[in-house]
Amino acid sequence: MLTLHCLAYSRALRIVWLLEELNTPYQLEFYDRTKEFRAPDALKKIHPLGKSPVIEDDGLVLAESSAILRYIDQRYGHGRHQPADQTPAFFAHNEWLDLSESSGAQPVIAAVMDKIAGKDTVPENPAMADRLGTFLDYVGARLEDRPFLMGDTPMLADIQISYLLALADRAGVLDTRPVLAAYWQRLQDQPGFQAAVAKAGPMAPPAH
Ligand SMILES: N[C@@H](CCC(=O)N[C@@H](CS)C(=O)NCC(=O)O)C(=O)O
Repeated sequence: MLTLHCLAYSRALRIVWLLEELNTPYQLEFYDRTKEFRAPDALKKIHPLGKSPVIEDDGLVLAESSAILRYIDQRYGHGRHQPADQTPAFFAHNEWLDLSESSGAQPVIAAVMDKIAGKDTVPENPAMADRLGTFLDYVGARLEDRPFLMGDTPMLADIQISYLLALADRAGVLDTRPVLAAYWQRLQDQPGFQAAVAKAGPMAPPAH
C-alpha cells in the first residue's frame, strides 16, 4: 500500500486531497513540526531532502509534490485530473502545475513569514513583494472567466496551488484580491479538500 509521509501544516495536504478524492487506499505517517517549525530529522531517513511530502509505493520513493500528484493521478486515477495527453491544454496545465513551486512558493512563503513576524508590510522585501504581485496578478487574470485554472473542473494544478492560497490568505494578501479570495473559497468547498483537512489538519500554520 502507498505510504504518505505527511508533515503538519504542509504541502503534503495536496497529496492527501488527491488520494482522498481518488479513494486510493494509503497509509498516513504523520509528523509534527519541531519548535522551530521545521521537519523532524526522522524525515531524512525516508528521503535525503528531509522534506514533506514524500511517498513510498512499490519500492519507489518520491519527493516533490508536483511529481507525486502526477504519479498518483496516472497510476491510480487514469490521469483524470489532467487534460488529455499531448493536447494544448495538457501542456498549458503543465505550466500551471509547475508554476506554484517554481514562481509562487517563495514570495508567498516570504509573505506569510513576515506576517507571522508581525511586519506591517508583507512581504517586507520589495523585490519579493514585486514577485508576489506578478504571480498573484497572473493567477487572478486566469480566473477572471473560469472557476478553476483549466475551466470548470479542478485539476492537479488547482490542488497544487491550494497550499499557496492557504498561505496567502493567512498572510492577508487575498483581502484586496476578490477574484482570488473567491477561488480560494471554491477550493475549500471541494470534498477532497475537506477530507484532507479532516485527516491531516489545516494547510496554513495557526495564527499563534
Ligand atoms: N518543492 C517541494 C517543497 C517541499 C517542502 O519544502 N516541504 C516543507 C513543508 S511544506 C518542509 O518539509 N519543510 C520542513 C523543513 O524544511 O524543515 C514540494 O513541492 O514538495
